[in-house]
Amino acid sequence: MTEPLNVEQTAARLREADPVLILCHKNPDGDTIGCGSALYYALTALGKTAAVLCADPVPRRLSFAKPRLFRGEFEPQLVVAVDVAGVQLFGDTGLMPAYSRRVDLCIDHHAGNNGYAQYTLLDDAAAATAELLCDVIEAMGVQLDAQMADCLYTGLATDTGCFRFANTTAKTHRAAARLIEAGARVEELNTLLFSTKTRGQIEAERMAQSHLEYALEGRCALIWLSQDEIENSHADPADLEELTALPIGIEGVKVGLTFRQQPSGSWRISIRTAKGVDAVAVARRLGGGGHLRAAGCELLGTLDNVKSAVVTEVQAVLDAPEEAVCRES
Ligand SMILES: [Mn+2]
Repeated sequence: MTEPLNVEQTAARLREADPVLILCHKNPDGDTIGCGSALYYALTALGKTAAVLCADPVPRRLSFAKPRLFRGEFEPQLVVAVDVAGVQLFGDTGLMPAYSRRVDLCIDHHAGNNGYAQYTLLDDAAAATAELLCDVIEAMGVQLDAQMADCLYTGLATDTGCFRFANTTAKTHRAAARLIEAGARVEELNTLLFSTKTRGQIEAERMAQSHLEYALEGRCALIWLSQDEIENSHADPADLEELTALPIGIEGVKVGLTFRQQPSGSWRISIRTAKGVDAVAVARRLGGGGHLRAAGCELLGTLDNVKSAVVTEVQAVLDAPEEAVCRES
């Protein structure tokens, strides 16, 4: 079992350690890369050696974060994971397996975090791990600079859909305010992260929309992209996350599903739900996890089999009032 830590205890462990290896999750998003990078800069500001390890490349859109990437050049004294809810999310390429089995410290905001690390700072009320890491970095005695602020703002903004999702709280906005004061380039980042699409993204969107279908009397909408289509679109797979907003954005839809085929052939399914429907309840039935309104899982099988398996569980959750009721106000 993991030992829970508070912000001060977490900061103290980071202050004591050198060198530090920071692990991000596979299929990296703005929160894991933003946090990994910000923590790298904070440790560097304290004169420490640190580097970031991720099983997948840093998405082009997040390349401005520019953390030092780990190439095995030091033996870490502390291995810390950011925004990683379970060991299966580390991935198994490159150097990752050598370190993902002995994680000392985990900083995370996923309610389903299974306590794989020796010590864990977990706050499932935080909209993003970045919200939590703002406090940790300050408790480390590090002054937030513009580079750290950009990285942390990216985590906050991407996990909240630019401060629109239900997870956004007053604390999220206070964290954002601190980051803006520290120099976060809000307009540039929001344009980069939310208002600009590559031609590949538009092409992928067009193909996904052409596959739009409805299930469960219109309460569920789904889109999908095969691996061939993803390749032919020339979209960076990391840029396809926004597709998941499409089916749930349709009037009357309670559960929006996005199926993306992975290079291995398996299907990665993103589950987005309307207020009052628990996305994690659907994901858990399929071996996945996530947040109340945004969750996911990965399944093997033909598209038809996978679709019907997921829709069956969606129906079970929608038709089970007790399970479907969220504890949100
Ligand atoms: Mn996150």
